[in-house]
Amino acid sequence: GKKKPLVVITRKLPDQVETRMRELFDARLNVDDKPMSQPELVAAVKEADVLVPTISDRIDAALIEQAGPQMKLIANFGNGVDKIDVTAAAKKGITVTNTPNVLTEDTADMTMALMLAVPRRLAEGANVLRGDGKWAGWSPTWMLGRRIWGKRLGIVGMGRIGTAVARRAKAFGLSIHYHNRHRVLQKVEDELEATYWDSLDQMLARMDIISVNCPSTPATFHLLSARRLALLQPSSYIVNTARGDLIDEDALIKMLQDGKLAGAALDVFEHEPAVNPKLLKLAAKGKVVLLPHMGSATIEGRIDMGEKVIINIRTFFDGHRPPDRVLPLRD
Ligand code: 8YV
Repeated sequence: GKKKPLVVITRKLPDQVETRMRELFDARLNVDDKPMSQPELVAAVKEADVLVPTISDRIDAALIEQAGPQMKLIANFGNGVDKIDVTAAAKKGITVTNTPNVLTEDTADMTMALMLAVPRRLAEGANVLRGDGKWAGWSPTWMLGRRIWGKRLGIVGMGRIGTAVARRAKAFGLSIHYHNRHRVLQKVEDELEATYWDSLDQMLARMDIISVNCPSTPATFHLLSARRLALLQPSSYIVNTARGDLIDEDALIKMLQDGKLAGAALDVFEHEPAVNPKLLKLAAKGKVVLLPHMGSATIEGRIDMGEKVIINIRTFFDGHRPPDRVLPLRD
């Protein structure tokens, strides 16, 4: 029969996904899960028909330039393609796909967990019972946080995840505000009783909680710049489950240190996996809660993501347009 495509998968995936990949493709798996070095990635794209990268791989123009003529598809295991130069891939005739939809609800759930974590002092409280587990006892004035219901939530980026966050937050009693390049459907605005802010600056100045839910692109780098962060009220909180470089992290740290912000809950960082030690210090004081990029980290979600990757590869080699093709950014 037809020769199976050589598919290089850069990280260890759930067993059932790997089993299926081995059945369908000439799959080269990463058994020890060690992230591939740049030279290893170069070797991979010289030989492979398909590369399946993750967030831990930098698929830049220099790498894509070295791809062999057989290399036809980059099937990202993940939604965000900020680490992939999609334009360079297109120029080289390489298709790029991602895994949208299947991680929307999980990421929105984690956003809610983080939205509650700092105001309700979740990590601080949990820490009281860690170690020796000694608890001096309850007091009416102890461990008091801030309620989140009745507050204003400003969502930056009202796409799939932003909308899923809005639905949850509305059920938690927050009022929904959003900034986006364009307004969402009227019926969605009606359902959420959402207020659209054409001006991000004006929205930031009036919110109690900000949730960042947009993709990282050259146009959104440091979207929450030092100037914009300074517009926030000192009583407000920021939640980021999107990408670290959407926020000027140094400026955010400075504001938290100076008491110009009530807190931040971050699942993503500007230079991850490195985390600024100043953030760790703030975490020790309860001002921030930090997670190691766990937004979509559920067993079910990872299996769904793997299935999406498989569908994209199969559709492509059946000669059709894969369902989750990612096009180069315009402007
Ligand atoms: C993943 C993500 O952990 O899909 C994304 O954009 O950030 C996460 O779901 C990771 O990116 C997988 O490559």
